[in-house]
Amino acid sequence: MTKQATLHFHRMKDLPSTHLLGTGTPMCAGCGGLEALHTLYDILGDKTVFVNAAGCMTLLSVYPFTPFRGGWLYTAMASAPAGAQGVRDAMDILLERKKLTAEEDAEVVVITGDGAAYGMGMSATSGAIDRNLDFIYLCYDNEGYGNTGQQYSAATPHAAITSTSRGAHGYPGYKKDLFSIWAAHSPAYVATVIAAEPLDLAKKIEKLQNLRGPRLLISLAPCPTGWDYDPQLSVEIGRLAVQTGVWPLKEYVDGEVVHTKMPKQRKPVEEYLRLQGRFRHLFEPERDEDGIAEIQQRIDAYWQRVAGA
Ligand SMILES: Cc1ncc(C[n+]2csc(CCOP(=O)(O)OP(=O)(O)O)c2C)c(N)n1
Ligand code: SF4
Ligand SMILES: [Mg+2]
Repeated sequence: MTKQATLHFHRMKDLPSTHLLGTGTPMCAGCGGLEALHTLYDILGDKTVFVNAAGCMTLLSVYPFTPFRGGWLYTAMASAPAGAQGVRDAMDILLERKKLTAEEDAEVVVITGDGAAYGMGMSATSGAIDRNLDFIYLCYDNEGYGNTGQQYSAATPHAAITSTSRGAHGYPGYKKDLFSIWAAHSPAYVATVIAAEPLDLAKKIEKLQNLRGPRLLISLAPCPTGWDYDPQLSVEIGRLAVQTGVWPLKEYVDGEVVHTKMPKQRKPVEEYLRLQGRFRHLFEPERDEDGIAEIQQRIDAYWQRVAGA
C-alpha cells in the first residue's frame, strides 16, 4: 500500500458517509478499467457487493482499507462467478428468513479482468449463466494480464506487443469474441461498453438494473501501463477505439444484437494504433503496410457483415 493510498483510503470499520472510489487509489493514472467501475458504482450505489478475482482492481481493497461501503469478496482467479453464487444464495436465504429486508438486498457484481473473463474463469461463468444466476459481471478488458506485467491473454489483439509476445510482429493470435460466447448462452443481457463513451455506458447500466438474471458487461479498458502511452491520452484512445470501429458498442437483449453507436464515417484504424507503444513496430523503424492493412481489413469485414458498411 503506497503512502498516497493510505492517506485517502479508509479503514473498513469507519467508512465515511460518501463513497470515495477513485480518490487516491493505488491504480495507474488514466486507468480505463477503474473509470468504468467508477460509473457502475455511481449508478448501482453503495451497498453493491463486489466479487473479485485477482487482477489490478484487487488492489482497491487491501484489508483493512477499501473505497467501497458495501461488500467485497476476493476469490481464486477462476472462481468469481462461483463466489457470486454463494453471496446471492446467502442473501436469498436471509431474505426468506426475514433476516434481511428487501431494502437491504444488494446487487452482486463480479468484477474481473480479461485474463479471468476470457480464459481462466470462463467455465465458472458459463455455469453461472446456465444456472440463471442473478448477477452482474463487469469485465474490464485491458487486453492482457496487466497486474502481472501484461502477458498476452485471450483478449490480446493481433500484433500487440506484450511481455510474452515481443517478436517483430507482436501477438500472432486474434482477440477472442467474448461478447458472442456470452450471448450464445442466452443470458438476460450482454453489452460492450467503454468509459470514454459515458452516456452509452450509463444507459446500459440503467437498462441492466431493471433486468434480472445474468447481466454481462465487457468494457474495453485503455491501460497506459500495459498499452504504453501517456495517461492523458486514455479518453482519446477510448473514443478512437469506437470511432475506428475497433470496439463496436452493442448489446444483446431478448435474443437480438443491436449496435448502440454506429460510427458513421469510420476513422482509419492507424489513428488508434499509432498512439500506443504496443503497436509502435507497425510504424517504426519503417511502416508495416501489410500489417496495418490486415488489421484494417478485419475491422472492415466486421462492419460489412453487421451493417453493410
Ligand atoms: C490461478 C492463478 N494464476 C495466476 C495468478 C497470478 N495473477 C494475479 S493477477 C493476474 C493477472 C490477471 O489478469 P486479468 O484478469 O486480465 O486482470 P488485470 O491484471 O489485467 O487487471 C495473474 C496472472 C493467480 N492469482 N491465480
Ligand atoms: S496496469 Fe492498466 S488496468 Fe492495471 S491499474 Fe494500471 S492502467 Fe489500470
Ligand atoms: Mg487484463
